[in-house]
Amino acid sequence: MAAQASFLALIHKKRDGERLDEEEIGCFVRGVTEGTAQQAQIGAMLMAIRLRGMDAAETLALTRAMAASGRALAWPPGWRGVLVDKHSTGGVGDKVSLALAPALAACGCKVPMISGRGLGHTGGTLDKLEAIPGFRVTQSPEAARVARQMRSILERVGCCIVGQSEELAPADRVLYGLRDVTATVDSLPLITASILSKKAAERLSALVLDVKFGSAALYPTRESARELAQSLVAVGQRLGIRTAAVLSRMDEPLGRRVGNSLEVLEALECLGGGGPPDLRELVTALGGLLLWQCGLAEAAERGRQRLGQALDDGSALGAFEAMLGAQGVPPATARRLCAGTPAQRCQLLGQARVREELLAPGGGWVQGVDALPLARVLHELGSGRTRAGDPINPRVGAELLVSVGQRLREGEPWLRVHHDGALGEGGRRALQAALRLAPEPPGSPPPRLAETILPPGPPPPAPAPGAAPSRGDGQ
Ligand code: IUR
Repeated sequence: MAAQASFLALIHKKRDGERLDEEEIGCFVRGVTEGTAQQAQIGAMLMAIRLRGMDAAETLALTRAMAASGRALAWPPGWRGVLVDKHSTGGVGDKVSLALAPALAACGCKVPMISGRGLGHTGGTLDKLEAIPGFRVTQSPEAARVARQMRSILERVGCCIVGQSEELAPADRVLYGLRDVTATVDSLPLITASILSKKAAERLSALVLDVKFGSAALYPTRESARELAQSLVAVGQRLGIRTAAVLSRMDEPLGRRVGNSLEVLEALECLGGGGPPDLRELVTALGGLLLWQCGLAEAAERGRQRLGQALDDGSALGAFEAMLGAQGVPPATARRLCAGTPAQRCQLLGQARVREELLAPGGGWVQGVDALPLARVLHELGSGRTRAGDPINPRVGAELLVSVGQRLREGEPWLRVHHDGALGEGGRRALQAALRLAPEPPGSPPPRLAETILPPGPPPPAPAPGAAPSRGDGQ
């Protein structure tokens, strides 16, 4: 009864626009985790936070309390300073993690990447990796078990990409589920605490955030994305994690392929030093910031060059192959995927029954291809899920056959859709509407990466090999 009365008092307080102190926020999060708060009360508090907001200290306290609601990961002291991760707010064709984690491992980082599955129109890194025969996302309800597996892979390979254990920030799981049904997903402090509580429990040294804006992003405008990025960087820093963010455009798909298997193929191209320029730009920029932030490069630009070198000299691809082997892919499969020809890679991943080219409905200059309708049609065709746990078809996807600024004549192919026979007239119409053509050539397209948000102060000194550096490991 006493707990119920105090929840009520807390809801009153936030509803009336007052701030909550650390103890009160801790009490709320304990009620969420232990199940003593009623669902209606949690929903009411979420709405009060959504409408009244939280200041920086409240957001930090909420993040800390959510991180402390479960078990944190623990790492050998010698890894201090080089434990890094990246988080993206989600986009179409975003296969950055697949290339970035192994490239960072090749540069000397330890990357315990915890990723999610796709929901709605955005894809999930785990779904992409599961398109590879044998790949195990190493997910278990038991945090200690996942931590042991992760540590063993990080020792041998330097990176792993796994699912979230149920014991990592469990309060977030409850709150995230309720935000979804109470129209409170878009609250800045709630998003900040949700993302960073999981990163705090990972005990990172440095973190980079890819906050996307545009028609296919969580935030449509650059200003709103900047606000989230600033909140994430400020709270991340106060958690002791060197945190930087980039704002990147998400109106068009990233790269030229969308869909789980197709995105693995494109990530392999990037890992081998090729692939589309916008993908490489983002991978090297995010990785460069991390190398700088954890002291392994003297400037972000030097870090970017090192990342590019790891992609070009085969070391990033080698780390990817080793990661696949450590996460269940038979060595011969991993070898063929990483060293094989494009045809061998396709054969390994399998192909959809139908590959259908769509033809330009008229002539003109390509101004762009809208990511959102493309993703929605592919989702309908089975590439994504509507509810958690729905099955997906990894082979469904699309390849862009044109670039912005290219001249297209009527009847020329512009998109190759991979599907299992389910594309109907409605879907074709929606896809054709995604192609933007104009009688004049477009101006030069803006770069994918619009802005970088850095923490104040200088980055830390480089960690001495095998020794704990003096600061900033988030522990
Ligand atoms: N991803 C998260 O981990 N948390 C959130 O609140 C959102 C995306 I939105």
